[in-house]
Amino acid sequence: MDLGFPWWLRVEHFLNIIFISFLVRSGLEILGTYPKLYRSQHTVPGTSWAKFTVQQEPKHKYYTVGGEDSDYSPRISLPGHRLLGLGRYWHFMAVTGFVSCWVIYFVLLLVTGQWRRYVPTSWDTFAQAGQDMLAYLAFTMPHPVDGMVFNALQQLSYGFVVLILTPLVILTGAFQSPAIANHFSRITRILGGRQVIRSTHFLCLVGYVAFFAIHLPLVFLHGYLHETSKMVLGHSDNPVVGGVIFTIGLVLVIVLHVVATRWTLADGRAVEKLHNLIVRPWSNLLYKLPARMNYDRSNITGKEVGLDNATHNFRGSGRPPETAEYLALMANGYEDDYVLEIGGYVERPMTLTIADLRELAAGHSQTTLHHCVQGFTSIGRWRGITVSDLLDLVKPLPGATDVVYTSFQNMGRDDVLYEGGSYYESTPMVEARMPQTLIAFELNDEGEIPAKNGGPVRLRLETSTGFRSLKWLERIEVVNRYDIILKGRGGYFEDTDFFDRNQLI
Ligand SMILES: Nc1nc2c(c(=O)[nH]1)N[C@H]1C(S)=C(S)[C@@H](COP(=O)(O)O)O[C@H]1N2
Ligand SMILES: [Mo]
Repeated sequence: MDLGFPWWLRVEHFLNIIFISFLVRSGLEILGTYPKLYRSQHTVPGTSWAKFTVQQEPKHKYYTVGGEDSDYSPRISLPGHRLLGLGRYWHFMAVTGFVSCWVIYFVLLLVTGQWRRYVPTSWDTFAQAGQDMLAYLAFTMPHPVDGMVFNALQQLSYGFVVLILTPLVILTGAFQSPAIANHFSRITRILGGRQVIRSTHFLCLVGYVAFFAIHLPLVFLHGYLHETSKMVLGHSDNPVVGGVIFTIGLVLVIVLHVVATRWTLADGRAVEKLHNLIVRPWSNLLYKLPARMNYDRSNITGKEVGLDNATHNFRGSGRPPETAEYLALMANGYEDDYVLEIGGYVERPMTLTIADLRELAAGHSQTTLHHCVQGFTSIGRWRGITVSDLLDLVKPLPGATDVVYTSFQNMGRDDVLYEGGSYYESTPMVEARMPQTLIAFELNDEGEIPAKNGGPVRLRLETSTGFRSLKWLERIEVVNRYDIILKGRGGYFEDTDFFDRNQLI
């Protein structure tokens, strides 16, 4: 058969240049927000195996991971300047294109028989690839495999990228999503847990970069016009025409990056809208995947490092409220003073003390992994009552759509890093009703939740990234629309930054 360069292969090659370059730049933005890689899910400061920052890890008891990010230049990352939310939007938009493209490509390879171009048919190919490598090192041209356009080394390296590296990067990317990781809990464990998966995803990037570092010089070695002409026209009968068209295409890709970066820095909300249009249709399907991950007690963060008080190592992020009211609550042993109000669009509004919550929870707990959107993780055992059970008690009225949670914390007042008002969050009913959406009042069987982790009472939302697990909970309100609250985006970081309330990835 003709293993030349059919048109669909050429189109996909060009689209890949666009998608992969966007994935790499936005991926670096995401990495920069927590530029460390770990083997262990406890991400204990000082235990990372790789670091991409010169910043020191904070030693203060109350530090926010918000201060641990690195300001990468917009020339490198997309969009640069610690804009994690926008970097994520670009990553997910590019993922939508990249994965669709790869799936279509994979099907076409199978049905046309073109997969043969990537799959060696004999072990000799490996020995031959070694010979080819030596030939290149001597600046001579290896011969193509019989009946093929590639030599053995090309066949193996392209085959590796298309059939091994790409599925691996997609898989490890998918398992960055808390909804996916916590639903397909067995696969998460087999893959080595969240931080091993995150590190592997990064190593895939290294794999791509290594591939390009060899692929690009070889294009020049084989003859730039000659080779790029094949990428455009499928042959090199007319190398100047093909080569010039390809070069114009490359310049357009660079222009696209410059425009996308400037546009993002100038109008993040417009990028958010585009993201919602492209990504939400598929990401909202993840609401069908309730979290069901439960770790063993022995996995709790802190236990393995042998600390008596395990919670010492469950990272605290964000500063506890500093109002007299909150401080008094904590100082007095809040068991008696704290009351959680649950009201709004319900038949039976209620107030509950910690004792009431404890009784209703009837010993229920979940041992789960906290996925901070930036990347740190900790495992904790949370005792509490599910929001679903609370909703059954207060009985939402027909037409209730969302549950809104408000915190004692006022960000502008309590946290130097931030501006603005009350921390709040909201969940659509489907998320509120999930089995691991919990109102927690105890961490790691220690009787309470420490102030740094959101005591006396906090929300745990295991299908989503950490910022949505609101700490220092004051009130729960059922509503029939959330878009009229404050800036209307459903939460503090949604209103003040570029984070998504429908954030299941
Ligand atoms: N009220 C309030 N809740 C909050 C935050 C905050 O700053 N204020 N930070 C969020 C973020 S970004 C994370 S990662 C988790 C951190 O929970 P932890 O401190 O128990 O690790 O809480 C979330 N809930
Ligand atoms: Mo976070």
